[in-house]
Amino acid sequence: SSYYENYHSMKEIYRWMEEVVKVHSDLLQKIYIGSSYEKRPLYVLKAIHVRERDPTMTMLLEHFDFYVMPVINVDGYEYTWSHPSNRLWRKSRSKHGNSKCIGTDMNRNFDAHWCGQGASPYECQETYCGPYPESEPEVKAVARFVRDHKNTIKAYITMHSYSQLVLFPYSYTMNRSKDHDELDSLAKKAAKAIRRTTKETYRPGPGAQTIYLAPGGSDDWAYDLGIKYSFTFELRDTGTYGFLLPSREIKPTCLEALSAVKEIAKHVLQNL
Ligand code: 0X9
Ligand code: ZN
Repeated sequence: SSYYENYHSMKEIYRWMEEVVKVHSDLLQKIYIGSSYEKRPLYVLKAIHVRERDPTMTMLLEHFDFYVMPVINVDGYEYTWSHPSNRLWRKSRSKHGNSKCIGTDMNRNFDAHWCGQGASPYECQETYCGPYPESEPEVKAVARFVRDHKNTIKAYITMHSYSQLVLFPYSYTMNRSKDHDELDSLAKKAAKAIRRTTKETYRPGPGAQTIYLAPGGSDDWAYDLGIKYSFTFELRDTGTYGFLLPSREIKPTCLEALSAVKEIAKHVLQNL
């Protein structure tokens, strides 16, 4: 089975990034945006306009560049491979103060109602917000990259698992955002695109109302920065395997997620 039907170590992912940009140097660039707590490089891939087989993608790439960061939590991800008993490690691998506990929840570390209700100030909790916003070098690198490109970025999508949801701001408050109606209808369109693609059901809704209050997330942060079309996809499944999704489901999950990305991009294009 192919590369895209299996899980890979960080080492394999780094090698893959090198290979794809080498083989597709006409359409892909690898951008270094910083380094992790444990000094691993952080990369964003930039897909540039080129004629390809998918006419929708060709059309969208004529109008937009796509920036993709395959892994933000490079240290945490590596740790799940090198310490298989910690297969579900969530946080970064940073040490703060003199706590015996390691790691910050990167999706509680962005500067969006940082460490309010739904995050923890305690180092040993899974939702530890860190000592201050952007304390994590990985979060700082992403925030800096997005800030530096904020005038050209039209949409921001962050991929998580699991629960099959298309979430939009806010997650830090139960209140509606000022773009609630448009984002709600777009999230519904994205969920419908997924259903057409694989027959899977994804539920659309604002984060806090749909799952729970959770401040310091990158989607809310990007939205408040001025990037209106900001979403969190919670990918497969709905709980049968949860975070341990079988590798046979990787490819269909990517296909359905891509169909939702395209639906969002089409909407952005119609509303430029
Ligand atoms: O809690 C999270 O960070 C996300 N769920 S997960 O199980 N993948 O950890 C949901 C994120 C929703 N958005 C924000 N909280 N901003
Ligand atoms: Zn997540």
